Order: sequence, then C-alpha cells, then structure tokens
Amino acid sequence: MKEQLHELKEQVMLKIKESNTVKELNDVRVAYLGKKGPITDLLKGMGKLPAEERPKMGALVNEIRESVTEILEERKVLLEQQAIQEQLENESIDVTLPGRPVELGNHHPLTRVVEEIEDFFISMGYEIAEGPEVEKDYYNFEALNLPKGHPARDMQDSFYITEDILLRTHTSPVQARTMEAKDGAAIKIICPGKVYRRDSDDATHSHQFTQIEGLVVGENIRMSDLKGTLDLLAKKLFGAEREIRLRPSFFPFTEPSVEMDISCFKCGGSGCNVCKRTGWIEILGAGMVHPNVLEMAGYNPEEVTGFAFGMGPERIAMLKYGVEDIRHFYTNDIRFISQFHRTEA
Ligand code: FA5
Repeated sequence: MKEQLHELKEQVMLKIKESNTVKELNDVRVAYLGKKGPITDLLKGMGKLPAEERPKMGALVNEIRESVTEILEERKVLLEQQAIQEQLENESIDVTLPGRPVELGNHHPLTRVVEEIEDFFISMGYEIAEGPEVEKDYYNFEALNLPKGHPARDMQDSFYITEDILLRTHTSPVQARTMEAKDGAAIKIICPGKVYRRDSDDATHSHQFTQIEGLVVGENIRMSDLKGTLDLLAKKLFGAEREIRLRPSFFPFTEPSVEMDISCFKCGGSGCNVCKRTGWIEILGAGMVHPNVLEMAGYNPEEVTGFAFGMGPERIAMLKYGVEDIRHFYTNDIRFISQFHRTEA
C-alpha cells in the first residue's frame, strides 16, 4: 500500500506539471483529491489493514494529501499569473494609433432659434412667462375678445378636450393670464411654448408647433414702440441690413393689427424663390392690445395701452437655415440635426 501511495503521488505530481490552465488543474484536483478519487478510496480501505499499521498509513496518506494540495496551490498561483500576463500582452495599447473622433452633441436648430429670441428679449428687460398647454377656452379665446361662436375662432382649428377645455392654439392665453394676475401693474413679457392646431401636416404646417408671444402693457405704450422693437428683432435674427414693413391685418385681440415682413435676406429685395419674387418675407403677427382685452383683464384702457406680437420659431428657423420641410424638426433624424454642428446662429 505504501508503494501504491508513492506511485499515486508521482502520478499526481506529473499531472499537475502537465496542466497548463487553471481549469485543467482543477480537473486534476477533483480527479485525485475529490470524493470519488483514489486517495479517498485508500482512506476508505484502511479498515482492512491490521490495527497497528493504520496510524502509520493514515499519517502517510494525510502527508501525501497535504503535499499534493500544496503543490496544486503553487501551480494555481503560477498559472493565474501567466493568464494575467497573457491577457495584458494581448490587450497592450498601441499608443501610436490615431484617436477615435468623439461625436459632440449640439443644440437642435429650433432650440437655438428659440434661445436666440429669448436672449434678445431678456437683454431688453423682458421676463419669460409660461402657461398651461391644456387650456381653458376662456383664456385661449374669450379673454382675447373671441366670445363663443365668434367667426374668427375658425382661424385656429382646435383640439377640444371638453366643451371648455382645449389644447391651446396659440401662446396668447399666457398674455390673458399674466394681465389678470398682474392686477393693473405694468407688464413686459415673452411667452414661449408649444401650441396645437387641427392643421394637416405638410411642408409648412404641423399639428403641434412652437410660438413665442410678446406683450408689453403700461402707460403711453405706442405703435412706434412695437415697430422699433420688431425692427431690432428682425436685424438680430436676419442681419443688420434687414428692413421691416408692417401691413394691416386682423386679429381679434389687437387693434390695429399688423403683419410684419422683412426684406428678403437672400435677394435683398429684388425678388427670388425664397420671397416668392415679392422682395418681402412674412414673419409674425402683432398689434396694439384691444381695449376689450385690457378691460376684461382688469386694466383701464383709458390709462394704459399695450402691444403684443406672436411668431412661429419653426418658420423663422426654416428661413434662417434654409430648411424646406417643417417635419424635419420633429423626426429626430441625426443626419438632419448633425448638419447644424458648426453653423453659428
Ligand atoms: C397667432 O397665433 C396670434 N396669436 C399671433 C399674435 C399674437 C398676433 C399677438 C397679434 C398679437 P397666427 O395664427 O398667424 O397668429 O400664428 C402665428 C404664427 O404661428 C404664424 O406666423 C406661423 O409662423 C405659425 N404657425 C401657425 N400655424 C402653424 C402651423 N400649423 N405649423 C407651424 N407654424 C404655424
């Protein structure tokens, strides 16, 4: 049995030496030291030995088991180190390789135009006001001099939720809400936000789009103030050479009402495809706040006056960046958005 044991030890040592991976080594450990291995068998067979030999043999088996375990551990540490070494060699970094370009994000063109307009008005002392997109019919229409059944309501096809609640069709309800809340005090605000209309989507119309409304109320606010403000805005957005012209128009909440055109930034006024050969491009609607609107919000139209204007930033961004279809702003096509990477506003 002694010889058998020594032979077994030699065998295990050889197998350990021949193992080249931690897994192979583990297989050897299980095969020789495991419950079904030969050492366990030998220990089990000790009962058949004469009593005086048992302690000696027991000690020998234990000794062999301990030394095999020790060698196994040493080999394991060595193999693990080798594996790490190999991995490091395979993973070595070639510092001479050129770097991979990192794609930087950038602002959406619509966000850019909105922020540019906001910055302009903030620099002129305006505050930003916001209001709900799910709005009461009262603020969206009635408080703006558009009572129920008024034919001009048809100018803005609406998504009604109940008879008295709808998705706001313009940002003008924020003007009505602000006037009501200010309780007769002077106002200088712009209201950017999303609006909704039952318009069929096409190259220049969307059922959801953005607007920026402006409102100034106070003593002695005149049409010339409106014109001067809009003139500066046009120059800021489209260049210092831009001229503006105000054409008579109609909005129920302003009187008089105007639409503002800018001189065409492409042809300078001589006529081209951008301005449809007219030399002028329509940008926004505006006017002096209607006395009825002031009165409904608690102001005395004999004492204060105001001007208001409203524009669609999508249309402005389309003109500024030469975008031919409004739907590009909403489809999140990275090929579209990435074109604006280095274009400075
Ligand atoms: C208004 O909504 C008025 N509230 C603007 C106003 C405010 C006038 C204060 C006077 C005083 P209008 O319906 O024209 O007006 O819309 C304003 C702008 O929204 C348009 O010039 C256009 O740029 C944009 N717009 C209108 N409908 C759509 C649409 N379906 N898709 C994209 N933009 C639109």
